[in-house]
Amino acid sequence: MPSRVFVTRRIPKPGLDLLAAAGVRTRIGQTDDETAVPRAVLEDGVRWGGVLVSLLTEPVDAALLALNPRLLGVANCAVGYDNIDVAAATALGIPVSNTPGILTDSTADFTWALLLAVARRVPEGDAYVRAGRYKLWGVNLMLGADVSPGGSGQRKVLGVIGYGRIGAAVARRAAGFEMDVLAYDPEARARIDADPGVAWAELDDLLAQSDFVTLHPALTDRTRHLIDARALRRMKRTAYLINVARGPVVDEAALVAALRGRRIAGAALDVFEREPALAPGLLECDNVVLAPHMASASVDTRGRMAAAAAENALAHLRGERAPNVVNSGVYETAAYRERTAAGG
Ligand code: 8YV
Repeated sequence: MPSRVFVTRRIPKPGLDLLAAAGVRTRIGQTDDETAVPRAVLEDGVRWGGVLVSLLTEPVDAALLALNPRLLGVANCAVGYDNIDVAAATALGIPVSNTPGILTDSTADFTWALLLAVARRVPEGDAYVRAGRYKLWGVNLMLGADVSPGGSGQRKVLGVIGYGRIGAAVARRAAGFEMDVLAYDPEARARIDADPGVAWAELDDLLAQSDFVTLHPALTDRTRHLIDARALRRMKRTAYLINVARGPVVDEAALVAALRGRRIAGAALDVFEREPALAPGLLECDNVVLAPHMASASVDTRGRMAAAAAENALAHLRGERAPNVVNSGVYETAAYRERTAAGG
């Protein structure tokens, strides 16, 4: 078995410990958490390693994958894998794996943290106190929007777009806020219909009826710019948009225009279209809460994600079926057989 794993950036210790315990030699491309991995380092690492452990910050494209004819797998330390050209990997006979499930609760919890933060103006309140501006309590100070029926006595509507594991977990939490839940996901119609307390809605109806629209689809050609200027115009002026999925699901320039023009009440974003860059004008909007892609960032969750990525990497190295392979058809291909026969 080839015993070399190239890890693009320093993953949490449980993952590195598992690799070390298996007797695998590990090289880390970038140990400094503030700096991206230079392309040349990435290329060297891919040539050196039997398996690549990547993060969402590294584009794993066809040219990179083609550098090493003995590369036995790519283990992405994330549930999303839009940073990887999976079609190219499959064509080359390379299994790709991810870390699903582990981050579902952390991400769903954080979705609610953002939703509550923007509706109830938590970051503004914090900034106000820190700036020494809290001199006198006022009955009109920091008025926000209710999430539960609250003062209006009306149940609010949560619109969930993308009804996979995370979308469904966000929907479950809405019961505690006595909300009505609408969901849209053409790939999960049966699951939506089966879930009590959740009603299917076409996209336009969901946008028009929801008080909070929350985004949870994978990034694909179908979901890129799903929320564009037209979609934003469909939303209520009093509604909020929350995105913890992938930045390009939202046309960020259109969102800035909608926030500036108060076309919608506000937004809370954990992800950005050209992450970590922000669309011009976004920072100046006072009705948006911003976070640095931290929805799954709890010590336990990230530790278990790293361990899961390491387990996938070890399976790739051993030529075994990885627990979370995303292109399982690859194992049936001649390209895979040739690659593994080459000895890795
Ligand atoms: C993480 C994510 O921020 O898993 C994903 O797809 O976007 C997040 O959980 C990240 O991937 C952790 O490596």
